[in-house]
Amino acid sequence: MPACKETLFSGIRMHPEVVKSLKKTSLTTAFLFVLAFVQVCAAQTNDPCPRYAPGSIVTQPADLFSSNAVLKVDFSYNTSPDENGNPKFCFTTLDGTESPTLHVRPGDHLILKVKNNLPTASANSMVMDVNSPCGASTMNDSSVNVHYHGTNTSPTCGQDEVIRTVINPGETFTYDLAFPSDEPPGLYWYHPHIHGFAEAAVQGGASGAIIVDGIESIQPAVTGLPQRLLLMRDQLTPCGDNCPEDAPAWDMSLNYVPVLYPQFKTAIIQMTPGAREFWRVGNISADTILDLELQYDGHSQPLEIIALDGVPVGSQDGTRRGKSFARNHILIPPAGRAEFIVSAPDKKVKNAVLVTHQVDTGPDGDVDPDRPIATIQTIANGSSLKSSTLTRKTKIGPPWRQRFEGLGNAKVTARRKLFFSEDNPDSQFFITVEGQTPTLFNPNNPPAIVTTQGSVEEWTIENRALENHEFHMHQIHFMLMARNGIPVPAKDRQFLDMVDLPYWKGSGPYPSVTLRMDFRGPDIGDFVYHCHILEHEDKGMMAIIRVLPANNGPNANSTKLDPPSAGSGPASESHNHGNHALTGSDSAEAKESRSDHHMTSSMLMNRDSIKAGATP
Ligand SMILES: [Cu+2]
Repeated sequence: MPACKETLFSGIRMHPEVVKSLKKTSLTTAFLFVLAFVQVCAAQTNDPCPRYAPGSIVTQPADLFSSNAVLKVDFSYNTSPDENGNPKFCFTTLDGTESPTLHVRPGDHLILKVKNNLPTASANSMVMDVNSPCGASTMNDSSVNVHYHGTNTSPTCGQDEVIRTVINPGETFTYDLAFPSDEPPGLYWYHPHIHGFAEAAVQGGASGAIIVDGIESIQPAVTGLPQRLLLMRDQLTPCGDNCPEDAPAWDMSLNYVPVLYPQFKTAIIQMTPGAREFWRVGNISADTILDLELQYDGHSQPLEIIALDGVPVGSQDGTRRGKSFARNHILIPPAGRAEFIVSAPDKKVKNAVLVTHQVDTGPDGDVDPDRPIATIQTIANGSSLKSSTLTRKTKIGPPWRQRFEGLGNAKVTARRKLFFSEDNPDSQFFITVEGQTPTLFNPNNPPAIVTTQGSVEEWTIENRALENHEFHMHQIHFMLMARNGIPVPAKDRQFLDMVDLPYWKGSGPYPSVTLRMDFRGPDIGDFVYHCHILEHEDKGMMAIIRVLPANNGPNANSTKLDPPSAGSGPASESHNHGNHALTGSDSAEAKESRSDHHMTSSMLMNRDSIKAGATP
């Protein structure tokens, strides 16, 4: 959400987008915008993490674009209480802009300097020591770091490393995240990933979108369409521990417009009647599973699916062109993304609403009821979006090589079974390799799985708990091969970084998914897989995988793969000491990066100033 800034309209604090609106759109639209912003800004002028009032018009986060293959951004990490005393958290740029969308192209670098401006840890905070730290050596409830969710970037210190990267209050850390040149174009996101404190930070709102631009090249169907970013977060309910049983475990917000139990006063999406738009939806909640449907006077509307979890659908068959498909509703696990084309209602439609349906998360799961999220309001020229809103002016060129190509036909070099389980009276959550002993996550644990670059593995993951769990793999996407042992037809296999596992009913076979893991890429080192219900991750449901470098080139070593260990507990401790160059120790680049005191301030790029560049 935007910061409130002094502008040429003295006396009223307004967001730059409002000023743009006043210049470029009808006065009616502009007036509605002004109302919405004045509402927020008047109430929360000095709040570093402002939020809209329920019922507000949905606006777009500010967009920051890379230039000459680099995007430099300075983030301050802040906190403030909401009106119920619950903590909000946020990343803001130096000018106070909250949670901007970070646009890069494949091959670009994101240089993100993060200053932790939280007060020191609370007196009763759990403190955890980190061996081989990347940054501070202890983590607590005021620590922060950044995970670049879904990006196929390196897990080394200074990039997308979350196990040992800790930034404590008063400290600054600079990331230099190198996006691979074959990164699929689509929607990714950023959020803190400190073990034990991830849920609070994400529910507090410290998150935003990363867009790898260029999706038009792979999915030409979206070319020229207005793009609308819709970020759905969850948050603590005002009724807290005194909520009735039918209350959702968490409330939702849409682009920081809260939708609160029990009224569920909806956010307002303004569209031009009949117009087609490209919606880029992120379920960036900590714990909440969404099942979205667009209903016009009670009739379900088709969602033309373009991309899931940042990967254009149907794009990996060698043609490098995506093939969209229609759905009437879409289940998005927490942290998952779905991008689809919708058509706005025509003028005859009286009630157009975006809803999320009830998800039965099991006897031990959270209440996740049917509820509306947004009402679609049509007014002539009502859309606040321009076709260029989220699209840099770039010439669309031929599709480029896509990460994970050919995975469906690759030789599988190892198969493993993992399972989710819980020790409920003790509120302990586990993800375990079959044959090992369930172990709560600790950043100093040895890797539970050791594999080698170049391998292709199939993991079957079972849910042995009485509630849903949401499997997330860092660094790589996986291909969904089967559910409950039933193969997914080849043409329907998607690349995902999130998959929902329904709960076990207490008898019969465990629900399962079979996932093909692609370790043929450049990413080596230690990284994690976990349940992305962050409450569960914070309480232990995470483990480490180590990818050893290939000895003779990236694809030469599949026969040297360590077999999964059976009956032996986590991989031996010696794994943890053998290869510091690979894991926790600072790389020269990271040290150099963090010692660079000459970072420019964040750049809020003027879209019109961006020159047409080469297609990635
Ligand atoms: Cu879980």
